[in-house]
Amino acid sequence: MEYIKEIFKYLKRTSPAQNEFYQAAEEILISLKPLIEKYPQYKKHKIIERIVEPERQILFRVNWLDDNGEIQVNKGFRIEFNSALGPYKGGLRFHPSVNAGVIKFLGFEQIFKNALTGLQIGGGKGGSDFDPKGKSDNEIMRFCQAFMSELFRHIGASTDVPAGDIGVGAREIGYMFGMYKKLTNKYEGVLTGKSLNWGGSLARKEATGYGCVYFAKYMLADCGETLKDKKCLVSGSGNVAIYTIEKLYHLGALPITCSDSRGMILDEEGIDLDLLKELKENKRLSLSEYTKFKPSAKYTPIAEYEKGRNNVWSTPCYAAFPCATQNELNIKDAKKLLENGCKCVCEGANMPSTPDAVDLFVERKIAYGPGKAANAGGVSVSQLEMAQNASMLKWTFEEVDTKLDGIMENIFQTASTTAKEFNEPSNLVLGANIAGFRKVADAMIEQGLV
Ligand code: NDP
Ligand code: 2IT
Repeated sequence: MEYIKEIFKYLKRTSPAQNEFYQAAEEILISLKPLIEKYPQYKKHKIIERIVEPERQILFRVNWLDDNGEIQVNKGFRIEFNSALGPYKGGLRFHPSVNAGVIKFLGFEQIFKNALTGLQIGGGKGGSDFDPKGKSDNEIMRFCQAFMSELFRHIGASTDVPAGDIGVGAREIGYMFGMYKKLTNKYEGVLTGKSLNWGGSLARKEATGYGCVYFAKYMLADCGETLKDKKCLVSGSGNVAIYTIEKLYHLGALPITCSDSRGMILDEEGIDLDLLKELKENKRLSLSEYTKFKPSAKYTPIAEYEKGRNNVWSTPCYAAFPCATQNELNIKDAKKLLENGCKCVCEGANMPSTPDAVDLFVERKIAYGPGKAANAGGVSVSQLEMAQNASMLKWTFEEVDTKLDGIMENIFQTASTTAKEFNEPSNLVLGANIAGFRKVADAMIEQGLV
C-alpha cells in the first residue's frame, strides 16, 4: 500500500540509523493495511503519521564516579511514546548495546503491548548504554543515583512509570527509587518491580515468564494441545527465562536449555531450576558454572556455535521460548526448529525473531505468539502494582497470579478474534498489531488533536 510505504520512507529519512525501530515499525505498519483500507477514519486523522512519532524524547548525560575515583560518562534515554491510554509505562534497559534506535523500537512495541493488556497504560521505554557486568554494588548504586538525578524531573506516579528490563531488576529499581524519593520528597508508585518489603507486588518478578507460558497454554488449548510432557527450549537465563522455566515445570513440561551472553546449557534431564536461580539470580555468575554442579549437562560457549546460528534452537523440541534479546532467532534457526518438528514458538523477549523467521512461522501456521502479546504479563502485573500502590493495599500472590492468567487469556482471545475478523485466523501477529493499534487510535481520535 503506497500510503504506508511513504510513511515508512519518511521514518527512515527523518530518524536515520535506527534499524531496530524500522524493523518493529515495518511489521506493525504492514499488518495495519487491511484495517486502514476498511476504516477510513484512521487515515483521515493521520493516526499512523502521529503514532510513529514519540510524544517526547529525553536524552541526557549520566556522569558518575567508579570505584577508582575515575569519572565515567554514559548516555541516558527515556522515550515517552504515547499517552492516549494512560501514563507512559515501560521498562529501563541497561546494556552496552542500548542506543536511540533500540529504545525507540522497545517504546514503539510497548504502546501496542500495553494496549493489548486492556489496562490504562500508555507506552514508553528508557535506559542507558551503561554495562552492569563486572561493576561493584557501589558502582551500580552510584550509577542508578546519577541516572535518576536527571530522570526524576520527567516521571511521576501518574505521568511516567518506569520498571525493569535487561540489566535492571529489583536491586537497581531500589537504588533509583531511593534517589527519586530523596529528590522529590514523595513516596509514590513511580517505579514498578519494587522489592516486596516496600511497595512491590507479589508475582511481579514471576509475571513475564509465567505470563508467557500462560499465553502458550491458551494458544495450544485452541488447537486441542497442551504442554504436558513436552520438551521445550528456552533461551536467556535472566528474569524472563527463569520464570518461564518455572511455569513450564508447573504445567508438566520439560525445559532442557537456557543460555546467556557467553554460551548455552543443554540438560536433557531438565534444567535444574534451583541451581539456575543460585547462579544467575543470587550470584550473577556465568552459565558455564552450571556443569560444575551438574556434570551430566552440556555447556557450549558461543565461540563454538555453528556460524550464524543460535545453537539453542538446534535441539528437537515441541515448543521454543526465546527469552533473551532482540533478533536472537533468525531464519536458519526458524527452519531448523520446524525441521525438528517444533509446533509452538512463544516469545518472552521483545522482538527475538527476525522478520523472515516471523514470516515463516506465520506461513506454516504453527502456534506463534509474538512478543508484544506473549510477554505482556510483566507490564500487566506492573499495572497491578500501580493499582495496589495507589490504593495502599497489598494483594496475595494467588490474587495477582489469577489476574495475570486472566489477562493473558484475554490478550490471546483479543488477538485471535481480531485475526479471524481480518480473515487470517491463525495469524496472531496481524491480530495483536491490529487490536493494539485500534485501541490506541480510537482513544487518540476521541481525545482530539493534542
Ligand atoms: P535480564 O537482564 O534479567 O536477562 C537477560 C538475559 O538475556 C541474560 O541471560 C543475558 O545474558 C541474556 N542476554 C542479554 N543480551 C544478550 C545478547 N545481546 N546476546 C545474548 N544474550 C543476551 O533481562 P530480562 O530477562 O528482564 O529480559 C529478557 C528479554 O525479555 C528482553 O528482550 C526484555 O526486553 C524482555 N522483557 C522483559 C520483561 C521484564 O519484565 N523483565 C517484560 C517483557 C519483556 P547475561 O546473563 O550474560 O547478561
Ligand atoms: O518490555 C516490557 O514489557 C518490560 N520490560 C516491562 C515493563 C513494565 O513496565 O513492567
